[in-house]
Amino acid sequence: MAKPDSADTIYANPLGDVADFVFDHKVVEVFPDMIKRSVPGYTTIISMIGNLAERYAQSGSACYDLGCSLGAATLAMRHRIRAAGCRIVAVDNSAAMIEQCRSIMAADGAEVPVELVLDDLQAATISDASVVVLNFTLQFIAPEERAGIIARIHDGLRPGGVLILSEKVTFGDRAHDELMIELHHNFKRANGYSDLEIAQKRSALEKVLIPETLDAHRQRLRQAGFASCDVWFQCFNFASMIAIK
Ligand code: GEK
Repeated sequence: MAKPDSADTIYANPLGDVADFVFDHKVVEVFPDMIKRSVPGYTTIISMIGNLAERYAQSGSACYDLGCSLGAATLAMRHRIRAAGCRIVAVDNSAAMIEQCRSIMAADGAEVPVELVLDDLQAATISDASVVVLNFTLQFIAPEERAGIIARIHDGLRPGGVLILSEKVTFGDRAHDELMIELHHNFKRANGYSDLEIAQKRSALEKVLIPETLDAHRQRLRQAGFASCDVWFQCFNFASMIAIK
C-alpha cells in the first residue's frame, strides 16, 4: 500500500456515475492531503484538540477519538496530555484507516498508550472518560442515530469531562448558507481543486455527509445533559464545539 502522503486526485477525471463516498484504501492513500485541502481550519482544530486535551484530561481516565481515521487527533492528544495514567481509545469502522493508523501510532514514540479499535463507534463502550473527540465524524452517521450516540458519550464522561464535536454545518438563513458554501468552494479552488473535482466530490458526499445547524447540535447536546456547550472554532461552514459535563 502507498504511504498516505499522495496528492488527492480521486475526482480529477470525469466519472460517469459518481458513487457514494467510502473510506477505502484509495482514500487512505490521499487522506492527509484531502482533508487539509478540503476542511478549512483542519490543522488548527487538530492542534487545539491537543491543547484542550492537556486542559481536560483527568488522571487515570480514558480519552476517546471516535472516527479516528489516521489518528491525527489521537496524536495531538497523545503529545499534549500531562495527567498521569491516561489512555487513548481510537475507533474507526474503516479497516483501511485502522490498518494505516496502526503503523502511524507504532512509529510515534509518545508514552500515552493507544488502543485501536476497528468497529462501529456505536458499538464502542465509553466509560470513565475525560475527553471524547468526534472530529468530523458525527456528520457521517444517520441523523436519527445521533442523539443516542451523544447521550452515551455524556453518560460515559466523568463530571467535568468534555466532548469536542467538529462538524460541517448548515445555516437556517438560505443566503448565508449559500455564501458559506461558495466561500468553502473558493477555499477548495485556491487549494488546487478544479470545478469538476468539487462538483463530483459534492455529489459523492450528498447522501453520506448530512450536515445540521449549530442550533440542532446545541439542542442535542443540552438534551443529553451537558452543562454547557458552545462553538470554540469556526471557519465558514466548518465548526468545532466544546460540550462540558
Ligand atoms: C481526523 N477524525 O483526522 N463508526 C466508526 N467510524 C466511522 C463511522 C462509524 N459509524 N462512520 C464514519 N466513520 C478524523 C477525521 S473523517 C472526516 C474523520 C472526513 C469514520 C470514517 O471511516 C472516517 O475515517 C471518519 O469517520 C471520518 O481528525 O473525512 O471528512
